[in-house]
Amino acid sequence: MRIQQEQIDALNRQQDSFHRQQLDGLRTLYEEKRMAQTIQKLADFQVALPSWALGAGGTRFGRFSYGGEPGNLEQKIEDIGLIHQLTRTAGAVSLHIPWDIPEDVAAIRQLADELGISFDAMNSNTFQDQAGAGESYRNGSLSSVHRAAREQAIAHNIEVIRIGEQLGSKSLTVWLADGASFPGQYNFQTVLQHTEDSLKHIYSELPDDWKLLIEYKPYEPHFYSTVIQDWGTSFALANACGEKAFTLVDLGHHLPNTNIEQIVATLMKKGKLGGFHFNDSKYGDDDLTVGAIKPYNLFLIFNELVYGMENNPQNPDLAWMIDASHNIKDPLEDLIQSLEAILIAYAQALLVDRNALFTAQQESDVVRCQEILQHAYRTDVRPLLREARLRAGGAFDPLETYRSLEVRKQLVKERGSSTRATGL
Ligand code: AOS
Ligand code: ZN
Ligand code: ZN
Ligand code: ZN
Repeated sequence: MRIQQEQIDALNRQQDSFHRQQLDGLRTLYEEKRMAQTIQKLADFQVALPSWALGAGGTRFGRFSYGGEPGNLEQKIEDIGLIHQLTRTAGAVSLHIPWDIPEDVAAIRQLADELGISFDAMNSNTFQDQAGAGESYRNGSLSSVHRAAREQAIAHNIEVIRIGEQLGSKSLTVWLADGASFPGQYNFQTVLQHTEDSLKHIYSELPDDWKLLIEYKPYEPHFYSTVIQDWGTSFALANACGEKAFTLVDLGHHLPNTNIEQIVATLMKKGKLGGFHFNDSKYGDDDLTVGAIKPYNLFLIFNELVYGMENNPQNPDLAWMIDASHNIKDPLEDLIQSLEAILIAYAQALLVDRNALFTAQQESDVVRCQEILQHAYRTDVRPLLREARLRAGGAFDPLETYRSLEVRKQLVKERGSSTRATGL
């Protein structure tokens, strides 16, 4: 299914005068120059969508199909193309191997090209055993005490790099499920050493212009210990590998009340923040819609990201990705909501008056500091998002446009109601 540009434009025209009024309202609060800069930054911002989040994910208790879900890689890319056409923010896909092994690389590249989609970080998978695999990952992969399992996991990661090279990707994300379910199950120092050695081996096969992104997570699937449990472990491993290795922050991978914005600041100061997995959570790695639970926290994180992007040339450009899972929402609607939440937080952070904040901090005026942040946070920045989208040919309101054009109904008609994408 393809949306015609004229369909989007027609719906946009209905909102024209409302949009002008809203934008003028913001002009009473912020200088023209700052508005213009913010709109430009929003227009440039692109977030990769995960190939595994386009169908219903479910939980270990059950899964409820949404109908019209993509059944193969082409259809996954088409879905991202639809979201990108409406939002103009989703110009990249993050693939997962082996769920997304392309049969015809040239055809996949051409399709992605037509839809304006590039290939962001590649994700390897050593958390599931694949049919016919010689070794099981039951007792770990890159960290395993069994040499053959480690070697198989290293070879898989190298294979993922090779596939990514053909597609034009420039990074590999490693999320390691390795861990222990019970005390004493493994020796902490031994598994850490194995992990470091394995990552170094993978790193040595990384093309010069690639990055290795190392994700951390405190628990799950193991509930006693995880080998790469926190940013400190990831940071140490990235340092051991070298200058092309970085830490990746997934918002759901922290214990309750962790100060994530401070982690972001520390990593950027050290030039070691490589990428982001956006999502939201109430309890743990809930993978909920971005901004659904803690939007102020997301703003505080973006506040540090913006500061870092302006002040830390030692940190590279970040790989922005959504990592989510959908149980009851239409996945495409959920992703549109997530993109909107990300851009809102980004726009608010861009509007923070940094000079005033610096002065207030120098004067130790705690009240003023809070007021400055919250003034930006409490601004309805949606007119700026809409302006950025309209200029790029996107929809004034992507979600409402998606619904009025009955995209899901079309997808069900084309693909049927019981398709299933490979993935979580
Ligand atoms: C797992 O919890 C991590 O968030 C991974 O980034 C991701 O969900 C997984 O790699 C999907 O395959
Ligand atoms: Zn993740
Ligand atoms: Zn996760
Ligand atoms: Zn998650």
